[in-house]
Amino acid sequence: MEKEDKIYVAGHRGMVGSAICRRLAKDGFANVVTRTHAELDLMDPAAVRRFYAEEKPDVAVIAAAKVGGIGANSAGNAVFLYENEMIAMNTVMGAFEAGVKRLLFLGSTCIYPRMAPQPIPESALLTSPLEKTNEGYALAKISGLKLCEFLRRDKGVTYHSLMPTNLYGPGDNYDVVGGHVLPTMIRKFETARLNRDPVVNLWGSGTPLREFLHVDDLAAACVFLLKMDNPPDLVNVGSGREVTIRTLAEMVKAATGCKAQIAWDRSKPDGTPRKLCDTTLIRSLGWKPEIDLEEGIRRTVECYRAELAAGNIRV
Ligand code: GFB
Repeated sequence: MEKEDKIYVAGHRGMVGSAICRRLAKDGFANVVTRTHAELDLMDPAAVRRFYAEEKPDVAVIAAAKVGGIGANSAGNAVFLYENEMIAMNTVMGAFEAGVKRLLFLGSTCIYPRMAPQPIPESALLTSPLEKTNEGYALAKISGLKLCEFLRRDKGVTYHSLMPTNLYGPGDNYDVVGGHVLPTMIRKFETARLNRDPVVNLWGSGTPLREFLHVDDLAAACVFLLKMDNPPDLVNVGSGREVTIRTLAEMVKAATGCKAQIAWDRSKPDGTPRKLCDTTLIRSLGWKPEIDLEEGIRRTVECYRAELAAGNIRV
């Protein structure tokens, strides 16, 4: 990718897309094109084709997706499969048909089997059954990464994919029903602190292990890979550090200063027992994360407070 390239970032208003735009600007890539959802419906193949034909970007970064935490995914596997499949097919195939020479597709480490070896290497893909709570989302992301792989192999375009671990950071979605665990915890503990509630209710047993990466570290990894002439087809991006959900809860509670007790609602799902990705490949290429979890949570609590005060938290 060159400084003068025209770069299309799909999903620029989301937590991930906006972090990628910030990083591109910081690194001097000034020619970035975006479209809001109202301007371009990525589920509409004809509209996506028209957009690519008009704009003719040199590079596309596909960070648009319907995303959510375990609650939203497990209640909506059909819609997570359908919408993400449509977005992936239209944005990747549309780019190819319009002659876009370079594309980075963002997936998720939930593409790997539920009982994958830990830490999960890229080679674990499609070796055993998926985690049921997010099977729809995972299948759509697997289709997208495979489409990139096939186009690269058969047609010679540099289309490649990256699988981020659980992400968090500014601009996250704070919906306590459908959101991911880390932003949900921030909102629950902050709300309890402000209301002086004695108890905060969290889901499951607290024993599952998860890995978290600040979205600014992910954005740096995206730009790093886009600058490579011969990037891997598929690469994991994670922090390499895992914590139990219980430990995460204590960390978020401490960062907010909340004094409430924690109650675990075991009627809610735990999801996959462990999800730590093997980051040997991306580290061997020269990328590593820079924001540790304590610092990242502290910064995100600050962002949440600022977003709340400004009346613009996403839910
Ligand atoms: O981020 P999360 O919702 O999704 O985290 P996954 C779920 C874990 O946190 C489970 C526990 O073990 C939950 O039981 N947890 C505890 C909570 N309290 C809460 C709470 O208040 N809210 C939520 N949401 N969880 C998602 C996938 O899996 O990971 C997506 O569903 C995506 O497809 C994403 O890949 C990165 O880590 O289980």
